[in-house]
Amino acid sequence: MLEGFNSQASTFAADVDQALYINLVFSIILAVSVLGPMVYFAWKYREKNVKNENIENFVHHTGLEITWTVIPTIMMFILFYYGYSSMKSIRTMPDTSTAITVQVEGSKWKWRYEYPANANGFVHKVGGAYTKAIKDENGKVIEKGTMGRSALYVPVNTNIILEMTAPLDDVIHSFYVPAFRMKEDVVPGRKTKQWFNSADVGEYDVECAEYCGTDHSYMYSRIVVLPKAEYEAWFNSSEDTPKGNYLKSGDAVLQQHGCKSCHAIQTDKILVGPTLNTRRLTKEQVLDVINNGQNKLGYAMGAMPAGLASGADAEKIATYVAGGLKGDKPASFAACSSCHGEDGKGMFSTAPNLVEYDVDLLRNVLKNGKKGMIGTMPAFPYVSEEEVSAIAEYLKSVK
Ligand code: HEC
Ligand code: HEC
Ligand SMILES: [Cu+2]
Repeated sequence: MLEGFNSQASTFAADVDQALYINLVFSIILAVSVLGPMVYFAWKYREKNVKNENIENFVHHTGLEITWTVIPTIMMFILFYYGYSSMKSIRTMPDTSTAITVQVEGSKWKWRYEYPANANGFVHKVGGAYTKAIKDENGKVIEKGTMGRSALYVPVNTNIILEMTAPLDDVIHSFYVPAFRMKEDVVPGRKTKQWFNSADVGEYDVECAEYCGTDHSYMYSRIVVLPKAEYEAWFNSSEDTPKGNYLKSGDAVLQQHGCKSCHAIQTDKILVGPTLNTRRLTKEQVLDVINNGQNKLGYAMGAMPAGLASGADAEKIATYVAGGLKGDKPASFAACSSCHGEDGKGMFSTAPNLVEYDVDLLRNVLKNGKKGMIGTMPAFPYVSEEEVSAIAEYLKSVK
C-alpha cells in the first residue's frame, strides 16, 4: 500500500497537487468538448436521418474556428504555466551553503544514506534493507516491521539535497516519496539530484518506483523529519541513529544489509543466491570450479587452476566436498588438500574454506562480490569487519 498521498509534507507538494488537479479538470473539459459533439453529431446525422440531396460542403466558419483555436490554446498555456512553475521549484536545487547534502545509494534491494562529516569528523552512514509492518484492514499491526531505524533523518524546515547514485553493477532504481510528491531515477554510474524541505515533523515512506525486477517494490525506507535540536544532537554524536544504535547480532546485520532477500539462511533453498548455512557448496558448484578453475575471491594462494581432477575422480571429490567432507575421503582428494587442507578448511585462510562460511570467506566474497554458476553476488565493500564476524558467528550458531 502506498502511503503518503493524504499529506502534503514538502514545500512544493501543494503546487504539484494543484498542477495535477488543473490538469485533470482541463483534460476532462477538453475531452468532453471534443467527444461530446462527436457522439452527438454521429447520432444526429445517422444514415436514416440524412437525405443525399441535403448533403452540403462547408468550407469555413471563421467564428467557430477562432473559438476552437483560441480557447484550447489559452487552456494549454495555463496548464503549461502550472506544470512548468511546479517543475521549476522541484528541479531548481537550493543553495548548497544553506542546505544539507546527503549521498543516497540505491542498490538491490536497499537504500543507504551518507551524511557529510560532523564537527568531530564522524560520518553518519545509515540505511539498509528494512521491511514494513504488516497491518490488517483495521490498521492493527500483525507483523512488526523493522523500518524506522534505518531511515533518512533530517531536520524540519531545512533544505535537503539528495545526491543519488547506484553501483555500476547494479540496476536503475527510483527514489519516490509520495508524501513529498518527489520521484527521480537513480542510475548506476550517474548522479541524479532531488531536494525537499519539510515543515512537518513526522515519518514518511520512501519506496522504489522502478517496478521492473523482483524486489524493487519491497525496497522501502523512511524519511524521518525531526525537530532541529533533536537532529543536531544526533548529527553531532556518533550514535547510529537518533533512535539508538543498530542491533549488532549477525541476524540483524544480515537483515540490515539485505542479504536475506537473496539468501535463505536456514532452509535449503536457492533464492537468488545459495543458502548460507545448511550446506556450503553443491556438487555442481564444486565440479564447476574443478573444471573451470576460479580466480575472483582474492585469496593469498591466488587463482585455482582448472583441471586438477577429472572424470570419476572429480565426481568423487565433488560428492565428498558437497557432503561437507564427511565419510570416506577419496584418495584423489590429495589433489585438493595441498591447498585447501586435509580438513578442507583452507589452511590458515590462504585458500577458501570448503566446509563452512568462515570470516575469511565472508570477507572475501563481500569485498570482491562473486559471479558464479548460481548468479551474481554484488560486492558489499562497506560491511565492517565487526559485522562480518557477527555474521560468521551467527551462521555457525544456527547450524
Ligand atoms: C593450488 C592450490 C589449490 C588447489 C590444489 C586446489 N584449490 Fe580450490 N581453490 C584455491 C584457491 C586459491 C581458491 C580461490 C580462488 C579465488 O580467488 O576465486 C579455490 C577455490 C575453490 C573452490 C571455490 C570456493 C568458493 O567458495 O567459491 C572450490 C569449490 C575448490 N577450490 C575446490 C577444490 C577442489 C575440489 C580441489 C581438488 C580437485 C581444489 N580446489 C584444489 C586453491 C586451490
Ligand atoms: C542481489 C542478491 C544478493 C545479495 C543482496 C547478497 N547475495 Fe550473497 N550471493 C548471491 C549470489 C547470486 C551468490 C552466488 C554466486 C555464485 O554463483 O557463486 C552469492 C554468494 C554468496 C556467498 C558465497 C557462497 C558460495 O557458496 O558461493 C556468500 C558467503 C554470500 N553470498 C554472503 C552474502 C552476504 C553476507 C550478504 C549480505 C551482506 C549477501 N550475500 C547478499 C546473491 C546475493
Ligand atoms: Cu529499486
